[in-house]
Amino acid sequence: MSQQQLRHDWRRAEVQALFEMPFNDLLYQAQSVHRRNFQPNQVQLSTLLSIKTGACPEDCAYCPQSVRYDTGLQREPLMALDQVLEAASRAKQAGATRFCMGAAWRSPKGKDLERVADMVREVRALGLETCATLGMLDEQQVEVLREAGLDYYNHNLDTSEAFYGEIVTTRTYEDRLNTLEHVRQAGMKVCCGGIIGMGESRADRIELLRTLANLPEHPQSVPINQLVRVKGTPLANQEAADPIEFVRTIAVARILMPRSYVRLSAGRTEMSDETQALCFLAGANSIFGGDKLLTTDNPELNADQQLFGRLGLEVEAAPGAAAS
Ligand code: SAM
Ligand code: DTB
Ligand code: SF4
Repeated sequence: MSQQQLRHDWRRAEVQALFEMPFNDLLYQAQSVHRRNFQPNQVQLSTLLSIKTGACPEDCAYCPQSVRYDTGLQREPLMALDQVLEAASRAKQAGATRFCMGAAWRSPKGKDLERVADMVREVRALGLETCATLGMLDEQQVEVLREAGLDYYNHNLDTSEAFYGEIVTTRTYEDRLNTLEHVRQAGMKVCCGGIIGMGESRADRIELLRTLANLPEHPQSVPINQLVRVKGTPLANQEAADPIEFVRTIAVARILMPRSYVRLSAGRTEMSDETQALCFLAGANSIFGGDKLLTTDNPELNADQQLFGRLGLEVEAAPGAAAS
């Protein structure tokens, strides 16, 4: 595997030029980069669990968990440790190597963080990589999670800085970048990506990927979500994302961040097998497995197994050595 130089100085015009390439050329380039850095037919499997659901004070326009939108979601307080461990064991049995715990918080408060730290310790003891997504964190909060052995922290940029204000008003883009900085400084791995299909322009998608790639380190995981249009949210009636543009976004992410895991994340229930196959060809090498994301549906294990069978894909047994 070659040690290709990682770049953090991408210019807007260069990223735009990638997006505008003929589709076949773009996929060929993305797949070539992918093969230099990863096993081409292996996909890493992560599983999500919502450990605290709904009643979130933030106003993210895509999110079914915001208290401001009536989405009919049943709120649930922070889960008990034994329930989390049960879900983690099931995920492991289904082939997941990473377990991601998500909480609908602006940021963790009081004793809650210690409880999550306990979950991290015990999930790790089951032999799973751990990830958490709990909202904004300051340096002290990051330290509590690092001490517990948290492997990854997920905090998405979601979109470009310019479009961000149309989607979220209760926290700034800079707040997000600060949390990412704290996580990185503590030496934890970063999982950071965005959402496609929120009404953003291609220019916004270009800026999102450019911002991710120009961070001091590439996020080790880059989730690319397709908007799940949940009834009751402001984006419920958004036009469906264009699958070809979605695949292009994956391909450009792969080219800009050659050694990162690019995750084909939310939105797979609405994608054809063919679109998902193109995403893998474009360099996606991770998915969320299990029949739920946080609160919305994800393809059943059976459907994913069948798709993997048809494509000759294998679930990665342990994190690949090529990941940076
Ligand atoms: N509350 C924490 C936060 O926002 O940082 C963590 C949980 S939040 C649900 C994690 C991420 O899920 C969001 O940043 C967003 O990218 C993604 N997400 C939420 N709702 C989504 C939807 N309807 N479609 C696609 N992605 C979504
Ligand atoms: C990410 O980028 N996508 C995941 C995970 N990180 C936390 C969440 C997707 C949530 C989709 C909407 C839901 O199920 O509530
Ligand atoms: Fe809250 Fe996170 Fe949903 Fe925003 S994305 S409303 S912060 S749970």
